[in-house]
Amino acid sequence: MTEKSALQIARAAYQAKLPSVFKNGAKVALKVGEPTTAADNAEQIQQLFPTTYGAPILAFESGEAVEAKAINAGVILSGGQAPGGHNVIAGLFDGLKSLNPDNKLYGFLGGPGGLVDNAYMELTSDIIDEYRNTGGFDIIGSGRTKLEETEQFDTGLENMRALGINALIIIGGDDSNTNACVLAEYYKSIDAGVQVVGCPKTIDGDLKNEYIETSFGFDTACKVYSELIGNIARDAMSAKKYWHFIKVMGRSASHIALECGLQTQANITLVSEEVEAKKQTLGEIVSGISDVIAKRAEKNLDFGLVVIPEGLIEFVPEMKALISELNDLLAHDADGLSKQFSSAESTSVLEGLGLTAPSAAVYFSLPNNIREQLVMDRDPHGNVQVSRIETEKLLIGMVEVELAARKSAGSYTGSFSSQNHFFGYEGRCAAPSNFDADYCYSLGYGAAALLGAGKTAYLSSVRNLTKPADQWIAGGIPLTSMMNVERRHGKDKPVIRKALVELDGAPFGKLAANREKWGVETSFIYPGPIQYFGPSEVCDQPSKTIVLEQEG
Ligand code: FBP
Repeated sequence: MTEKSALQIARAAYQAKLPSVFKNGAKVALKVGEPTTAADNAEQIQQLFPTTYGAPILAFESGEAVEAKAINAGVILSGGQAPGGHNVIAGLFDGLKSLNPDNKLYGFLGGPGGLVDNAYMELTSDIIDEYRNTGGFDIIGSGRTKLEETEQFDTGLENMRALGINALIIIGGDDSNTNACVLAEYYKSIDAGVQVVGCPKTIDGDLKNEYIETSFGFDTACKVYSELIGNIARDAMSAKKYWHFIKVMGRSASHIALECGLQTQANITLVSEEVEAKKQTLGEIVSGISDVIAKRAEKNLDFGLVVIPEGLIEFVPEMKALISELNDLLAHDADGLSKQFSSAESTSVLEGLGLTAPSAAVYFSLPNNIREQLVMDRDPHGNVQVSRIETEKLLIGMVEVELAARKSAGSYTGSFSSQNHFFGYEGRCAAPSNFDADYCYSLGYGAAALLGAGKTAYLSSVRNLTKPADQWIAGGIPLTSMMNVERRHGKDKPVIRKALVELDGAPFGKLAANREKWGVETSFIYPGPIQYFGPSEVCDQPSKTIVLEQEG
């Protein structure tokens, strides 16, 4: 038997909480809301999803349920790890067994590719018990293979039929749930007899809307990063000699950076969405950071913290244009072209390779390491892998140059010394906070209830999350209702709309209102490690983002 830590043993015994509607199991009645449309481009979405479009919002309520047919379900973990994935599967398993003890759950291994490759295992109660309340996705593994070709759908269907599977649960972010919707539509249109239900996962927090208040894993990941940032703040306060530039994950949206900024009151928290809205150049961002450093230096405070969202570089207009051109060009001959880009010695060579003149100039102005990071491997969606671009080092280098210039001009008298950090993988597999443990278990249980009610093309939804778990509202939201049409790699595609930080929302409003004070003064908060046992106000708090959003 593998050895376990004292916390692992204690945590295994934690009974995740559920909304009270599930107190007698997942066989529940349904409150059916109004039919839905789409997030945008409703007509096109209706044409693309004729059989699943327009379904109503569902909420579970106690009462008489329709008798559920026997369910053999398959589950897939898709994309980056997020704390609580194992609890979604545990909730799904328990929910299915509460509907009918003969129901079975299979896990497809290594992500969506497992469905096509027929790599699977049956998940029994012994296996599930080993993983309750643990971090990671290792129970069945995850992957980033995209399910979008009819051939894949047909092969997957054959594999499911061989196992008698009539329901598929995809635990993933916006892209994976977009694929879940396409799959659900296809299976329904050919009368395949397989329901498809999604669960909202991603530490990035960008799969959310009115009915999906947060994606799971965001809470835990932000708490881990905020603990580390708080520890660094203490170190900075103690040594008083370093500026720490800390990049946190969140490849498209800045929700993680914003939440960590609010939890720790770092001196500077950059928000990519604001950079884009104000069309800020890299030079302007560097100048803003340098202003705060110079003001603190006047008070002999030559230390501080800058929190940087992972995706920042893609929101700086000139960089966005460059990255988009590179994505398109490298989509064709990634290996050959990336070598030519890395060794190019003039902007005219770059233009010859297909970059526009302004993008060639921007590319050429960047340090060598950043150039290389921009042209290295793409992800399976053809995008640059932003977690591998060292934006924090780029900013440090540019701030050094700016401060040296200010020093020569006599407008800066401090001494600047820096440290860089990237917090991403440190938080993605942490043991889920009580919030995520309960939320994930409820999402999985709710997914089982949706299957029991015969639904397809829904995302499991649990709302009212700032209240105690027994008051949470579980139900389902049609996947098509979250979709719109976006231009991706030169083609119009139906996709679930990504939720970016809203600049008129309360979380950003709080940062903006305190920016001046937190910047120049030292107002750090030290959140400390996640607590699993103890008073509720220490252990059960949801993220600041969700609390502020719901306060209005
Ligand atoms: P998902 O969107 O799949 O949840 O993944 C998010 C994320 O953690 C990003 O924050 C990060 O940019 C990316 O995964 C890293 O991906 P990889 O695991 O492939 O290195």
